[in-house]
Amino acid sequence: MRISAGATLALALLTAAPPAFAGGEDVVVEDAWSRASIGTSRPGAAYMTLRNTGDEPVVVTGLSTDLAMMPMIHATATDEQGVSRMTHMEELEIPAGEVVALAPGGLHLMLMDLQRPMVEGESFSLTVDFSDGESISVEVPIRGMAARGPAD
Ligand SMILES: [Cu+2]
Repeated sequence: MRISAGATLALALLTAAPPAFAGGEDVVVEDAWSRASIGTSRPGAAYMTLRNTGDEPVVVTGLSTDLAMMPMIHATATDEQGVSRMTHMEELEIPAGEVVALAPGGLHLMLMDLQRPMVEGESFSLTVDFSDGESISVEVPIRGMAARGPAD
């Protein structure tokens, strides 16, 4: 009986922990936001700031959300002709003590294969996995289709 009660309590504590302390203790996710989508036929986009407060580099190795079957990290590059292209990044390194910003026109999360429309005013849960085996879950608010930042 005592073992069972203890296990239940430990599980309850884990579940109740705030997202920032769910893991990846050196990395802080700030200002996560995304844009509303017209439907589900085109991918959604999400942005955030990843702050590495530790003294070792940390690498983002995976993403998961029930909103999209294939969340990916994309970089945006613009060539001499002014044509922008997005490239898929398998991993994203956050150097020790530095901040990597995902923002429109640059690095972003591309939410491929949306499972439902992204509706302004709602939010979705996203889990970011790191190379050290830790992961952080954040609640990403959905802003309007014309939003250009987390406060729009
Ligand atoms: Cu993209």
